[in-house]
Amino acid sequence: TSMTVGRVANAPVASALEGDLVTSADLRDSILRHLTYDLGKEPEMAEIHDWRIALSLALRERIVDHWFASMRTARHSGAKRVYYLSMEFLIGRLLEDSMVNLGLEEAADRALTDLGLNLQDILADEPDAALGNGGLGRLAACFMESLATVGCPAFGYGIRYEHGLFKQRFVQGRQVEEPEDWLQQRPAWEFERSDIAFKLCFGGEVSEDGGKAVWHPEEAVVAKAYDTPIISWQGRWANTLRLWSARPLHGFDLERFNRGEFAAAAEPEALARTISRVLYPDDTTEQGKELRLKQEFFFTAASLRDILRRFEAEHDNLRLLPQKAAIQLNDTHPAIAGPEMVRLLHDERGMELDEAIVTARACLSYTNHTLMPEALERWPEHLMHRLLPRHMQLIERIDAAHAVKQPTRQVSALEHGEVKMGELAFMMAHKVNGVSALHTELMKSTVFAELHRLHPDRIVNQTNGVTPRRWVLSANRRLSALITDTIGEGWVDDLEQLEQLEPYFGDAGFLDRYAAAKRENKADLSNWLATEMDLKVDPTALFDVQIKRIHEYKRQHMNLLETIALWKEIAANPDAGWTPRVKIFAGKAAPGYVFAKEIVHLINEVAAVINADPVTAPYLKVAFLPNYNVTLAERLIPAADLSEQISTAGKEASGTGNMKFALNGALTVGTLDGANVEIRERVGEENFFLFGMTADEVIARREVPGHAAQAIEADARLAGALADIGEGRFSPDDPGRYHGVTGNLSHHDYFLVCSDFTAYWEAQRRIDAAFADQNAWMRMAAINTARSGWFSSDRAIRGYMADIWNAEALEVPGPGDVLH
Ligand code: CR6
Repeated sequence: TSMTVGRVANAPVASALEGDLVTSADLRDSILRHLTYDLGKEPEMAEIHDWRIALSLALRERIVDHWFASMRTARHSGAKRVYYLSMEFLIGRLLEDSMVNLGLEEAADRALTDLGLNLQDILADEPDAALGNGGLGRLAACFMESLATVGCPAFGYGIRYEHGLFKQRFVQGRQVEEPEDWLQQRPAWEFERSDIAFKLCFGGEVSEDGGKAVWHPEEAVVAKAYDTPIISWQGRWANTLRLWSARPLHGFDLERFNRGEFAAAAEPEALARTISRVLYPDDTTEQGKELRLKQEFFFTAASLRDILRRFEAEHDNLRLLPQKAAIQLNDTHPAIAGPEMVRLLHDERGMELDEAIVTARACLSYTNHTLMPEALERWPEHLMHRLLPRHMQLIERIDAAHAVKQPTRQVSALEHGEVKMGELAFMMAHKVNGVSALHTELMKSTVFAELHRLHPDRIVNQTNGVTPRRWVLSANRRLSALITDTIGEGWVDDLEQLEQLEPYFGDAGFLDRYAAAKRENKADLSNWLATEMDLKVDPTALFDVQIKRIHEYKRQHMNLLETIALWKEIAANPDAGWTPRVKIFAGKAAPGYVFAKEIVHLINEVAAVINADPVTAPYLKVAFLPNYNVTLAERLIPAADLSEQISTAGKEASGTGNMKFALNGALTVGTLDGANVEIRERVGEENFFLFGMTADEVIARREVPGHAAQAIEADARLAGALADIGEGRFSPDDPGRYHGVTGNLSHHDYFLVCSDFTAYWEAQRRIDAAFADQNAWMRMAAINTARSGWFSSDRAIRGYMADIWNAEALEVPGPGDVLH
């Protein structure tokens, strides 16, 4: 199998081949060139990751010209740029995405076959870049792809964490966290920008000099840029994801080193680097840790400097800034952008304070992603004062200016010695958006009620979306082929065209092919479960999937209680014609979230007991797949029949997994929460399994004394499942292991698992019956696909452009000249 560069050089000349063969031959040459001259590897010595990196570099090379053309177009047009500031980008793998968007998949396949390699093996070798926790980070990644696809000139700004979200393993059913190391191998997509670096300061004090504030910081680090080009569908446009890495201002203390203090000599380096070392693994709780505040200021301040530098290279009147830069704050993590921008304009550029505030506000907008009090960021004033003394002064000014407008002074960003970052972000944004219709209304009536009364036009809705290139086209090849065969390829960047599928449902062939695609996806997953998890499942069973972070409000434990109750009922009456089911769970628990970790443990212990039961085996299996990430989601979603979206109503701001499932033809069992509401409106109530209390009912129910005990008393199945857990049926080695869980559910039950259980059980039995009629089920599934096109992130981005950013799309002149 020796394959030398020499032999390739003697390959048939390109001109003798078909166009696509030219491309594949070019690509093969370019893979070999990168392998040889960039990686310094001989083909016969190359390992799979060498080939993978060489292929990535070969593709990146084809992105670059297009990228430059896009940036040049943006510069010359004078158009407004969008800046998306996000603490998280949950990117996943990029190789397939880039290949598909460049239209080079067949060429790559052929090139690799020529080289004696297999494309699928190479794709599977790519690490999953997990610079985010969950929905918020994945949304940012989908938005980056859609910003490029709609041709909106944009930069994503974030942190280049050395370690992304931890890897999850199970040891005797318990979650164990291991560090993630995506940078271990040479990163294939980024360009290191040693020339793009900013000094950022912390601490010290502020003095006054002739009425001017002067900040004398005591600490400084350098933010250095790493750029990843993000290519659009069909390579029409490309934007930049710019991630900042922290470096010391003075790298290395040679004097100390020479004195023999080797470790001390490297200290400044280690200290500075800590800032971009690791992603905080919490999504919906805040720990209020100093390092986190440093991370937030670090990437926000670096990004703003970069934005101003670019603006000042192109324009000389700062008043034009809001016409040229729209800066979106993804949650409050970059909310320090408000005061920092005021500081840059006022302290550093001499703009009047009031004008600086107005100018900053005209540029900034803020997306809220949660109403849960434990997730809303608050920083102690003393910490803010110590780390960012000048910013603290400006926050007081901004807050005071706000107070003037409302003499009753009901709203303030300062409370109980803390800075409330949501209020600060709101005050410094010209638009504030929620992420689903319901969530936006709840923002108006709850957390931001007072601010909303003051600024009734500020809150707007932009329901989340997902990129169809990754979540349908790439992840579900069989479904995509069927769609394209039926209605052409236009749906890929105009997802509402999926509606055109519906007239074909009457045709004999269509629903059969739709069902076949689902069946084959399920067969693939069954094989994977057999090899990877040593679990045998019936590939025709109902695949019931709940994949997301483990959280009480998401109620994985309600799903598990229903699983236990179902198992008991099947065991008691095995011949009652049960619909076979595979319950699939995946998700990580935040390392410090004890209750969530107990749920993880319990799911694993219940799975072990149920899967070992020969009586129920034909009807019920439970799988908890470790290390949920973007790649695993891509594998699971196309094979799902049922999508579990069962949060306590009012708690899930939107959800985005719910959209991916609906597009891929899984039916939803769900509450009226987040974007579930809008999914149900679009797919039709007859194609959605609704259950449970509404957000209003939830609030009322909580007031009922003993609501949990009442609900348990009224439902023998729930009582039985809880009793089994409490008596140690799943933890015989430690029968009391789950007393915390059962005690919480029986007495407190803030998330109303018990009160919603009966309705959930009944919905599941309706689902059993519906699934038994496969023709009717597949029709409902296909309707979900056909009517979910609105949930494309292209639609979401166009909404932000029109309602928040006032930005327009551009086109590279003469597309096609640039690509290939
Ligand atoms: N945890 C919401 O909970 C929403 C995403 C993206 C979340 C979720 O419902 O879909 O944001 N919120 O908008 C936060 O991260 C704070 C999430 O992912």
